[in-house]
Amino acid sequence: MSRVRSEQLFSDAKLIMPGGVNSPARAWGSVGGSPIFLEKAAGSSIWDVDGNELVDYVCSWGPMILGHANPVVIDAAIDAARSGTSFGAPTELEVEMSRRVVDAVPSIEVIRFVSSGTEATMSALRLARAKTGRNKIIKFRGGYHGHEDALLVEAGSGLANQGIASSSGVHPGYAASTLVSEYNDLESVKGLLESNPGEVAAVIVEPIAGNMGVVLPVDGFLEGLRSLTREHQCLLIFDEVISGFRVALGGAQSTFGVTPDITCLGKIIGGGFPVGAYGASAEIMSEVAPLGPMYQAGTLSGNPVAMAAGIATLDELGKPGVYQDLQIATDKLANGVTNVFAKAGVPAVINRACGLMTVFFSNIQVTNMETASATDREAYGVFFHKMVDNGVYLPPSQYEAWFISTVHTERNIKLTLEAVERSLIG
Ligand code: KE4
Repeated sequence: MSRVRSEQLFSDAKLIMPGGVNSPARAWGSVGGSPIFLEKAAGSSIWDVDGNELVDYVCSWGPMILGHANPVVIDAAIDAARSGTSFGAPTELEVEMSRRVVDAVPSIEVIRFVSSGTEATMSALRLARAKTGRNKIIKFRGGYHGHEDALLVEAGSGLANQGIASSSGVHPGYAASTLVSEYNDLESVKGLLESNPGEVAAVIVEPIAGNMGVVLPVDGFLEGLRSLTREHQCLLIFDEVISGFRVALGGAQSTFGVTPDITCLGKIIGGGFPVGAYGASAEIMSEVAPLGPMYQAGTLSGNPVAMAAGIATLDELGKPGVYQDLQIATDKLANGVTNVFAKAGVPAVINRACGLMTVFFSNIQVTNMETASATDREAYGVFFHKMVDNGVYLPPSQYEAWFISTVHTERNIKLTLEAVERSLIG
């Protein structure tokens, strides 16, 4: 598989963009080698600039749940763009999009659109502080919520791979007011709440973690967070940027039946365009300007093209059977991979939820950042490159999820399993 053009572009890119990329996760830092540069994508396939076709399980890190260049989404975006790409004034499309999210997500009565998941979580923290008058935040080791200063503390995803406990440039005051707990460990949360009485504004959690690799909440964990936050009168924030509209139309909160105070969304709701959102009860959101004193704004927030793509995406996802079929495809892939690893005698743990999974090179269950970081990341790196050579594009990090779309076919899964087998043997 020639990658001459990708390699040339990467050396050019490194001269004019930090690390040659616009987001660190794309630079293949944790798996080594030179990233492939993509030229186009359609359905479950991507093509790199050297003409190689691969089955894609990155799916733009989650947004492309309907597959790449979905005709319905593309047509909606083009139609909207023909009427103007951004007005900086309210439009009917924002009302239509808001209605779809409010109807689907249990915790959201009122929503504000922004332009990224980071903006969503950053605004949610500010809202929690504004609402409670408190300053401290509890997050979880291995939880990644975007590059908001207060949340770049012991973050997972790219930062965990780079071995940075917290990013340089984060004001020490931020790090001081962010407390770090252990995922799936209610006692550690209880301890932090009790040792910071009346000071914690919110607990922010990925209800299904995707940035340690996929890690599921153990029974009672989310329910426990709900009661602890109620008891200590702080807010519970679900960061559903990954899980929102992926594991179910109502997100993880509908799957587990636990309703947070504030929900953050991103990725899928933009249909491939830059969109994030945060939402809550009307009472909590009455804090947000211009209605209330908490200021948050954005030039391109809710722009018509992104809203049109989001509406088209959510309407497709709202059709009968979509999530059942996605779960079936996820199980076929996860079960198949489990069998191939077992046959090859290679220890692996596979965590999955509807539409996403992670293969950990490990022989112990992965339930938090400690067990995730004990996995054999070197083995994952070797596996990653062999899979690329065998025509399958996985996330270039052990701490990320494989994203499955509604258009990953039986043939894609068969080819993927054959590639896994060759990658483990070869
Ligand atoms: P963005 O600002 O990248 O749109 O969203 C930040 C974010 C917030 N919350 C969760 C749970 C997230 O996973 C993310 C971003 N996810 C990463 C991949 N795990 C995006 C990829 C990248 O950083 O390039």
